[in-house]
Amino acid sequence: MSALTSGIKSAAREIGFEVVGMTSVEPMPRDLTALRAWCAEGFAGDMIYMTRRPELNASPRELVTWAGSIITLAINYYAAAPEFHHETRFGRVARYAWGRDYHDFVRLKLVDLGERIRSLVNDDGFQARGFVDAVPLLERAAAERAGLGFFGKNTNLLRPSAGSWFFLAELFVNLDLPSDGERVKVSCGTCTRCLTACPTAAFAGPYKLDSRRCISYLTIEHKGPIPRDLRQGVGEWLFGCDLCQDVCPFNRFAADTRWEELRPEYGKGPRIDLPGLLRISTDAEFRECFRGTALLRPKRRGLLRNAAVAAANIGCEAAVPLLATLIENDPEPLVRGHAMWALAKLDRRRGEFMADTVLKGDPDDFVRIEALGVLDNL
Ligand code: B12
Ligand code: SF4
Ligand code: SF4
Repeated sequence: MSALTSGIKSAAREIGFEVVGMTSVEPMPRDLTALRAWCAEGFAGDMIYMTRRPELNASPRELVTWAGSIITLAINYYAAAPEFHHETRFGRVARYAWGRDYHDFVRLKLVDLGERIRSLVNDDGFQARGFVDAVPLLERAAAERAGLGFFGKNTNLLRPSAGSWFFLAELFVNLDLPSDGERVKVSCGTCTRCLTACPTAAFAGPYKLDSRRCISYLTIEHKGPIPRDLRQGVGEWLFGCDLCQDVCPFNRFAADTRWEELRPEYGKGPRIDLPGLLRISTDAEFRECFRGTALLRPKRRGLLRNAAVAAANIGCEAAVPLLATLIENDPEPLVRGHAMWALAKLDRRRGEFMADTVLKGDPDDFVRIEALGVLDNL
């Protein structure tokens, strides 16, 4: 390893990036074929940022034209779940979102890494650009090529010694760094646990995820109604889903994160009180409550949609009067419609009574369709 490469790797580790790999900006043809097939099947749902220009996602050089290499980085976000006494009023949050929103602080750490490399190369012409998520790049494919891990059948990138509880980030640099050529040789073998654990049957097969059925997509990325036939499968999940990682044997090796910000005390943690959430009546109050966390992403209307579904699924009786109030008063049809469905699941008679009122008075088609669904017992 050259002095520069080892200097970069130790700087990255000092900053907190657990694993560091390097790869070229050459295209990734194998992954482009997989991405095209995935888009053609409709598996991207309405994430148009995935289908707009697949060839760009697989061509790092087109993304950053001046770059010579990519430094790919892994950030371990694993934290053990705090003790929890079960009560039927909490929705679950996926582990990656327990603490602060990683997008914000990881970006700053990438700037820090760029500055440290600048002093290592001591060249005014040095350029660096960092990315974390939300970028037209197949991040897992680049990280796999840099030897960071292997693709699991649940489509996550896994490290044989530490599992899959990590984010990926990249720093593009205008240096020609030697690639960490060796791909990890380990694979899932005959295991299929994740494929059978998925409650919404989102896997079309090994390495193939139909986002339209994935709870993570339905509760975070998807802006519209959660299809009625999938609502029950969403179970207690309020934001994201971890089931296909919880069952993965490689995740037995997970160790606690070194990133303070990712610990549950720095955000909302793993469980959120659903009645409390259903009481949030304005966007401003919502932003205040979830400031600095990833839970802002679906906005108030998306998170209340999810809360209504989760409340019905776990039998949260305390939600009943709140759902009734939402049906009557909430400005968002998405919220009124899901509240209608949830209320009827929790209290059939009250649900039918409100469905009648909705059919007579609600101006929105979607809400009236939900009310009809209640009366038709769908
Ligand atoms: C769109 C997206 C989603 C979508 C679609 C997920 C998906 N599987 O594609 C949804 C909203 C469902 C989602 C959910 C989650 N996501 Co997401 N998501 C992304 C995003 C933006 C793009 C992913 C993508 O390119 N999909 C396109 C498909 C075609 O890619 P793929 O599934 O990876 O397919 C590859 C392999 O399957 C492989 N392949 C295909 N066939 C075969 C056959 C064999 C034999 C082999 C070995 C490989 C192989 O080639 C394909 C192309 O490289 C990335 C960030 C980024 N820019 O990369 C984050 C990212 C993948 N997500 C991430 C996370 C954390 C999650 C969740 C865990 C969050 C949660 N807890 O709710 C879940 C996990 C769900 C799951 N099982 O994947 C992390 C994953 C980190 C990791 N360790 O892998 C990423 C990398 C974000 C980040 N920067 O850290 N996500
Ligand atoms: S994240 Fe949940 S819903 Fe999505 S594929 Fe994994 S187990 Fe299924
Ligand atoms: S659960 Fe089994 S099949 Fe799924 S990713 Fe983990 S090792 Fe692979």
